[in-house]
Amino acid sequence: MSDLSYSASIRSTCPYCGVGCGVAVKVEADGIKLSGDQQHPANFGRLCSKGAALAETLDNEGRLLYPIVDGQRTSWDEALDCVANGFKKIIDEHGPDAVAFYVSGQLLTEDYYVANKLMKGYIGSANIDTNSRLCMSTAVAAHKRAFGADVVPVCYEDIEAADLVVIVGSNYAWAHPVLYQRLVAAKKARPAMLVVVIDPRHTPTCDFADLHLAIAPGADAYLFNGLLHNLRREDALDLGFVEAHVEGFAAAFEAARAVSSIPKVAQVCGIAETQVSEFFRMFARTARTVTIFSQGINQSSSGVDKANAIINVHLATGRIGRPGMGPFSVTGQPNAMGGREVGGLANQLAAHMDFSDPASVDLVARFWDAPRIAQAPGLKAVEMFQAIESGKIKAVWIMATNPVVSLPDADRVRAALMACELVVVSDCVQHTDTTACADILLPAECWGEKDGTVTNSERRISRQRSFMPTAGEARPDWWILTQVAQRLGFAEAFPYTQAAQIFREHARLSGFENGAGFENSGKRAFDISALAESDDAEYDALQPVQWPVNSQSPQGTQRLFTDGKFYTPSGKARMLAVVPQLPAVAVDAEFPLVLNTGRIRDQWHTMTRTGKVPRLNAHLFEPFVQVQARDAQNYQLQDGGLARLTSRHGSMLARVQVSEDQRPGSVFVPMHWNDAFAKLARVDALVAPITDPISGQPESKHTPVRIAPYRPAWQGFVLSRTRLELPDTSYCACSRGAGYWRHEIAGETLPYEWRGWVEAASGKAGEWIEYRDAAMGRYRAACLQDGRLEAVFFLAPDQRLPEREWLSSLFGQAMLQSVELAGLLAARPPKGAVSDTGRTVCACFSVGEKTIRNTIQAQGLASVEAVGLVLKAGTGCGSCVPEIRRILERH
Ligand SMILES: Nc1nc2c(c(=O)[nH]1)N[C@H]1C(S)=C(S)[C@@H](COP(=O)(O)OP(=O)(O)OC[C@H]3O[C@@H](n4cnc5c(=O)[nH]c(N)nc54)[C@H](O)[C@@H]3O)O[C@H]1N2
Ligand SMILES: Nc1nc2c(c(=O)[nH]1)N[C@H]1C(S)=C(S)[C@@H](COP(=O)(O)OP(=O)(O)OC[C@H]3O[C@@H](n4cnc5c(=O)[nH]c(N)nc54)[C@H](O)[C@@H]3O)O[C@H]1N2
Ligand code: SF4
Ligand SMILES: [Mo]
Repeated sequence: MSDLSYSASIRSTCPYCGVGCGVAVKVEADGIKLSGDQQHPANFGRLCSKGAALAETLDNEGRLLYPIVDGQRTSWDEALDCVANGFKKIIDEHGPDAVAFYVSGQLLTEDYYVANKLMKGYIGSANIDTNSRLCMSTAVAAHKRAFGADVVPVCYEDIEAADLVVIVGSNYAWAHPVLYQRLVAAKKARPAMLVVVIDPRHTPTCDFADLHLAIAPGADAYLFNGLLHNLRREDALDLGFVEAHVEGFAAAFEAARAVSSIPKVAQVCGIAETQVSEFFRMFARTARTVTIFSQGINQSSSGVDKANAIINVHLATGRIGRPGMGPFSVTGQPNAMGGREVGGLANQLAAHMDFSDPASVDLVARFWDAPRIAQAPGLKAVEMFQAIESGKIKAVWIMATNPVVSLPDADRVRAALMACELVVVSDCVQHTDTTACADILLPAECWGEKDGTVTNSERRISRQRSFMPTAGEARPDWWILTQVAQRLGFAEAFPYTQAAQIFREHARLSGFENGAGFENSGKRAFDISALAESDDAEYDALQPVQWPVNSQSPQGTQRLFTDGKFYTPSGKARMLAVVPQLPAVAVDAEFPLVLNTGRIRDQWHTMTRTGKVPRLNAHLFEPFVQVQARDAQNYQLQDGGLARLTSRHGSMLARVQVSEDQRPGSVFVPMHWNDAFAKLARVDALVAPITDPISGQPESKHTPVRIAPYRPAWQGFVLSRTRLELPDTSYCACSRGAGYWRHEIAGETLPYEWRGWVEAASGKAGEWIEYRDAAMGRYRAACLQDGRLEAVFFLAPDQRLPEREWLSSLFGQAMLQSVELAGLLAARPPKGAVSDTGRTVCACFSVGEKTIRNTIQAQGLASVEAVGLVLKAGTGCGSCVPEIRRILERH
């Protein structure tokens, strides 16, 4: 798109999670107006806090705007030549396996298709892997074992139609918020519906659960094996279905026997017997059951077995292929599913074919007219970076992912990249932990600029549409890849000038020699051949549609396996004999705690986009570690103090949150923080690079660690209008507020001259007011220019520091009042200051914790609905409702 002439709504798809919500965008004179798309079948108009704040991420601040080679701005021509020549030289000298692509579920299907075709078909190596390895590869492997194909059988409506929804290893309320809201609405409409959450932590997802099993980390396969056995006792097996449509029942059942009594299951799972029997009873007695699973299952050294243990109970009860029933692996990224369709994992080939069958390799080679198609799987993500470290891989091209933050053993990943001969990174953002390691930086178009398709968790393909002009010299990822392919001599096979061409080729391949065989598809499940002939206008107008979409199902397919036929040679689904395993490395005296990692409500991964939005930073603004109260006591940790976490691989600092939500022996740290926003806060520096032997997915949820208080000589914070380059402190976390930046800092040696430090850091030589208590080691200062606050600075020998919320509200004022000035130095707000709201709870309407608490008390509010009526809090996306309920319970 070249200009801002649109005024009608453009419909696109949210670029964050795998729910794949539709958004309606209007470009108006005073900016971009964005809302949920009422017609999109994923969300029917709803958006979560992140989706609703998308327009606030679209400025060009921080964008990578032009190609950079060895630190110097260059032209596209020169940069593309450098990439092609660099790759070519290494391939010529060392063969195709000496190069690699590391790509992402945040690429569009069209980008992904071109990357995969170039590497596997033309460079001739399968060394292309993706961050989906860290995310969905376990579910892919489990689906293939059970169904013969990587198929998610269910659709979103099945969740609403279910009588029992089991949520395993998924913080659904925060990670798939709109789908969670659909579940909440369904349960409100039909209160008899049951919800069970299985998670070592008490999460916001437990808010309206009927049962929460705070399972011991990694014990899930014991629970589901126990359930399988118990289903027979309860006479809940569907032996007719098993006989007709399933193989492997006897072996699976036998394997489940070892630990199958309720007391034994309860013991290994670390939960009460009554809870286990209650769950088993619910499951046995409720035919319409959907089991949702996510990273608490996938990110495990035995994740594939766990996923199959879950699928086993659905097969044994025939609860699949029917409304309101089925195992449901929800996808993480916006195009995690699309990446699987094109075959972007190193062990896939293309279009749901892999290397195990020579006929598939031959088929794809003929379709692509590929001169030297790869013959065997390539290296999976963790192995790939180990091969970069060892020098086996000498050139890597990283696209749309930030591995220095997100891969396990992340310090080694960084060192490997720094030592690698050629590192190319395509990103939208200039300064990330990974772009810092690049020799060549290529600016990619970001959401709103780029154009193509994504597929969500329920196999629904939707369009992302461009609605704004491209920043600087950014280009679509598929274009960048195409240009490099042409320079490598493959112009004929890579003639693409627009995304639609690529989509048509991808759709054609899905139907190529795909025969007949199934009710909804050919012999391969992934079949979108009905879209292969779409002309440009049809592609532009493509409506959200679920695959398979072909001549048999031209309108798409809501649910699979409705005829009980599966994509295995026998046509039967497979139950797997699962021998449960606990995490690969157990805790011991040196590393006595299990480090669990995951997501928070308002940040997306490494924060390159959500980190820009003040209201998304207001909920949780610092790297933190959640610790159970007894552990906090044992390890002398104070709520709000700092702690150092150490594993065999690395260490980090984080703010302590003492919480009853944790199991004793477990701590939780969010995955988001990184060097671009903090110091020593990359949790993946600690995570062990241990992977599932089948899927290669890392065990990101169970690393043994130790924890100790970190008591710095001083602590403090600076709030300032601009982001500061801070002096060398041992701890620092920056976050953006409305009109200011917040810097939480701590260190060992006090800066010699406090004020000089602040002046140098802020670059502000305005009018300073200071308060200094040398004996107590306390220092406060504020810098004003023409009465307007520029910066405030507080230092203390301990964590007794004033609340930041009131202070930060002063940045919204053109001129400070004298009571506020006095309050500044007294370090407390003047009595009755309305802006002392406390930490933000509701991101949609920016309502703070103190405001909610005070209003509950003053007005005697007794329900979430009442709070919503008075304050609006909780009435936007609904994601903060669990927290509001907690505040109500406490007061
Ligand atoms: N806000 C937000 N939403 C996101 C993302 C984001 O970055 N931010 N990212 C998206 C992506 S890519 C993904 S993959 C999804 C991930 O979505 P989720 O998988 O829901 O998110 P996580 O927080 O990684 O982990 C889920 C839960 O697994 C639990 N868990 C840990 N160990 C175990 C165990 O042994 N057994 C069980 N049963 N549970 C365990 C954790 O306590 C955690 O609550 O989220 C997507 N949505
Ligand atoms: N400890 C721990 N580690 C984890 C996880 C965990 O739960 N715990 N979860 C894992 C999972 S499930 C995932 S999915 C990963 C996610 O981890 P990453 O993929 O590393 O995280 P992102 O921040 O999403 O990185 C995306 C990058 O692509 C850029 N980008 C965005 N759009 C585009 C585009 O269109 N083109 C290009 N070229 N670049 C773009 C962004 O600016 C950003 O730098 O983390 C994994 N790591
Ligand atoms: S639920 Fe997911 S897809 Fe929907 S608005 Fe939120 S982040 Fe975007
Ligand atoms: Mo993910």
